[in-house]
Amino acid sequence: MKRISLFVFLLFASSVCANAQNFVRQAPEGFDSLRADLPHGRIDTIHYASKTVGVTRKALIYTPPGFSADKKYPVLYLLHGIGGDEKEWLNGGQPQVILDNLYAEKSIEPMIVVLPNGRAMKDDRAVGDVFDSVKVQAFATFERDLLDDLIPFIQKTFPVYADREHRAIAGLSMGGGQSLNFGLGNLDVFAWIGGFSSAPNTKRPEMLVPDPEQARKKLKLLWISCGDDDGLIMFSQRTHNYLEQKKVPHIYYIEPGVHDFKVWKNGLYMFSRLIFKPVDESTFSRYSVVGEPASTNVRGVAVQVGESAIETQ
Ligand code: FER
Repeated sequence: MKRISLFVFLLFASSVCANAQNFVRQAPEGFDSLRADLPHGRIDTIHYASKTVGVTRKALIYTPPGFSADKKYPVLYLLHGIGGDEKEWLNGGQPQVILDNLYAEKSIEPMIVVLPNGRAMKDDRAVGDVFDSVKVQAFATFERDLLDDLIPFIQKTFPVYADREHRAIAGLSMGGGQSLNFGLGNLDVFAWIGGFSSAPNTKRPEMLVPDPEQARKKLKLLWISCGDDDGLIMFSQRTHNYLEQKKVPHIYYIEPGVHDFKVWKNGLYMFSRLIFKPVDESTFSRYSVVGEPASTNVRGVAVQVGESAIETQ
């Protein structure tokens, strides 16, 4: 009897979750394990002419399982860190495995993911001193390459929606800083913005969000996450403090961890589940901040499923 009522409860809970934004505290175990029995998206290399850099540049593109040129897709631009290039996510985070698994459980909207090289200079390889000031400057130059060269190329080559509500930008570390800088600096281009463990290239909050009212109006989702033991956490923290003070809705998600792909993979899992679908701002305060249990958690009904807690409203 107990088992049956638990089953009925879980069935009820899952039907509530199916419509409401399904609140998940962290990626469940196995979220990043390759499953041979599932449909897989594909990864291709694309080449685009960059007026900004004056060369042809490379990027990777992930198209989802069941991709069809007759449909239209939103696009997530997913950016790498200071020591990486367009292959860093692929080598370190296997985002295609995470996304394939999410598609199999229908947890994300079909989207195209573009993995660019965010070091916009002629020799954009991650070699030598990656902290060299010329190379660091190239991460800022990428704003023009992205907006003037790459995005227009994607728009004319792939079946994608071209409005801001169908465009997201997220990245890890230097790519997190770029995502916050370029996303918040171009709210007419991006409505969904995520910074994972954002680096010191993140603009000061007053420059990042000079017009909180405009940000409040235009943002669909602003996601800021970091490991609690990451030496760069102050850049996420100061952005969060300012946004909180200026009442700009955002998710601030601090998880146990350091500056590594464990945190970034979880960030991708969490962020990709939320984008390109209705947003429930009332859940924002329930995301975890290590050491500070979210004040509204008590209202949720926690259901322990394996390692992950899924809550219903
Ligand atoms: C710095 C420390 C870290 C910095 C950048 C980083 C530009 C980036 C780290 C990464 O992308 O992983 O002082 O300055």
